[in-house]
Amino acid sequence: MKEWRKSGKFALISLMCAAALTGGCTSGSTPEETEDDTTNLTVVGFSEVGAESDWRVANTESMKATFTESNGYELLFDDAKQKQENQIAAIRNFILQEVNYIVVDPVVEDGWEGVLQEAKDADIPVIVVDRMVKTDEDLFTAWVGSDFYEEGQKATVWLENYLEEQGRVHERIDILHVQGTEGSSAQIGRTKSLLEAIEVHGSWRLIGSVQGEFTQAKTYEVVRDVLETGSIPDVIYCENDNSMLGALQALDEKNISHGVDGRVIVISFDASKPGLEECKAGRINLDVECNPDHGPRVEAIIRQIEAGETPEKYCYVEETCFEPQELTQEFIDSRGY
Ligand code: GYE
Repeated sequence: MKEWRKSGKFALISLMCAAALTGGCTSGSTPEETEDDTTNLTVVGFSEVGAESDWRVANTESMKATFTESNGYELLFDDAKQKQENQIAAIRNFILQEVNYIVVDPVVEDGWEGVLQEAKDADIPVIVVDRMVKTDEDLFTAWVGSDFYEEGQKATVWLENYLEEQGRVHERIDILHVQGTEGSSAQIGRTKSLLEAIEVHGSWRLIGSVQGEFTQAKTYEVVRDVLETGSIPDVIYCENDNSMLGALQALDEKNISHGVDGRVIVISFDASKPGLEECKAGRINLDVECNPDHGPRVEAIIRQIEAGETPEKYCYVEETCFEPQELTQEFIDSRGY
């Protein structure tokens, strides 16, 4: 498997990208087109994963708000309902329609060679967003998204420090791992960090890995099943906010306390509004940020290509993480997602 970890070179690139993308987003260059002049619109076909989470909904909104006619675009949007076969069909359809750009947020990393080769043969640039594809690099023009492995590291380093502060370094720590969609970059990166940290910490023990599919409903079921056995984890590591909401639902139902003053430490990813609300209330301990606002970033890449420039191949978004004590309602309300 390819290693996506941010090297020194990538860190530099990400700074350069950030500058370039900010320029791209704020330059405000007025497109020649008017709303009536649809023939001059740049046609973008976007294959979205689905609508499984608040993160995903925010991501879709960001793309739709960016690729508008008044901005000079016609957006062909396809919701793949979490199925790769739907994405492949959508991309073939975009190729038939001779779109100017194909943007894909791939549900999983594997299995893209065939259809991306078809796009390349048709001379249509492909921009990959959010999750990665595991293919030859010349089958796509650029990728922009998060470093999911680094996100996981933020979580595990936080846990290590937190347990130290609590004087629990030598205590056995039982961890329940709620995975996201198997084979997706977000799952692969966040899982890898957790498993590595468990290897390193002799007292951390994985008591179960359950599949939450990044959704509240599925996670509620699988965590409820674990709790039914009578086992209570010390930590629940949820690979996104919606699965965290499902885990809290199952814990609350059993009257098992969680979060800052509770028995179970809860870690989550995304820092979406609902996630941050739970964090601010102290019902979870940490929310690692994953930024879904990719519309302007993808547009900046398209502008670079249009200007005859070569965009950076990989562009990582800078992110942080949040603990309850630092969150205010004002801050949560000020965020766009
Ligand atoms: O964390 C989750 C979503 O790929 C980063 O997918 C994305 C993940 C995100 O369903 O909420």
